[in-house]
Amino acid sequence: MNARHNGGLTPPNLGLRALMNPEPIFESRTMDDRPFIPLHWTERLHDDMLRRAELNYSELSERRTTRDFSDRDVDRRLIELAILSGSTAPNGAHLQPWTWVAIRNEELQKRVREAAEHEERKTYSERMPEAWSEVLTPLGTDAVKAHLTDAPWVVVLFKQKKRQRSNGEWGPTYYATESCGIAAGMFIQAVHNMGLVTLTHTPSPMGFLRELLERPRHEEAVLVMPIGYPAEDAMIPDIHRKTLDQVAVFFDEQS
Ligand code: IYR
Repeated sequence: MNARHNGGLTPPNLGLRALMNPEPIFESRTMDDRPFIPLHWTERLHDDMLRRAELNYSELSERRTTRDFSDRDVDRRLIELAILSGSTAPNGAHLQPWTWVAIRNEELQKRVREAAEHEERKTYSERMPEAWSEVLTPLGTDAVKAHLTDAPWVVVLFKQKKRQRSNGEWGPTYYATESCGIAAGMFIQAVHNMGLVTLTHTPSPMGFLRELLERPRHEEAVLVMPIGYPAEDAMIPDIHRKTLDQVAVFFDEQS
């Protein structure tokens, strides 16, 4: 029986003392040694699985990114629930290396917008190579970031690059980029599912957000997401998603 299956009761590196006397095994558990508990999982009938899978896909298919937000207010609890949903994401070593900064503050949103537009003007006019602008132009993006002040909420996702260990030293986090990417995806899904819209905005470079939002040096902004209702006359580009054949390859011996 290994450590996992006996509920984590066998700590690694017990050393000579434990080998000579198996009794102190429980004393050796550290503060960080978390016990295992049974997984709660309910099996569903196949038809139910199919129905839910189709419903989920059909709901997600309806999601579109718009740049046109209404200024209609959104209840803070909805934003909290989106953040909690994003924070259920699987992540490296369960360090949950994210901080969500949620802003509903006209003055601060104005400052974020000004700083973002300052960077974006340089990006669009000087930094963006032709190969990039060629694929962005059809999407109608530019340096004007009205969504940052139109939307009632702006959530900025920060990635924690380091963590403080229990001995006070700083250590790395693991797969923080991937973890935040997954968390952002789940956040976006939650926002869509509750009937609101969001836009994944990536001002570049976005170092200014750390200072403006008073985040520590080991945190780095990765995504800015205005959230709200779409404007009544909201527009979206006429684009389509790739088909299953275009995005997937199966090695399936049953077909
Ligand atoms: N960061 C810029 C440019 C931009 C880049 C990509 I890739 C997009 O899909 C959209 C925009 C901006 O936010 O405008």
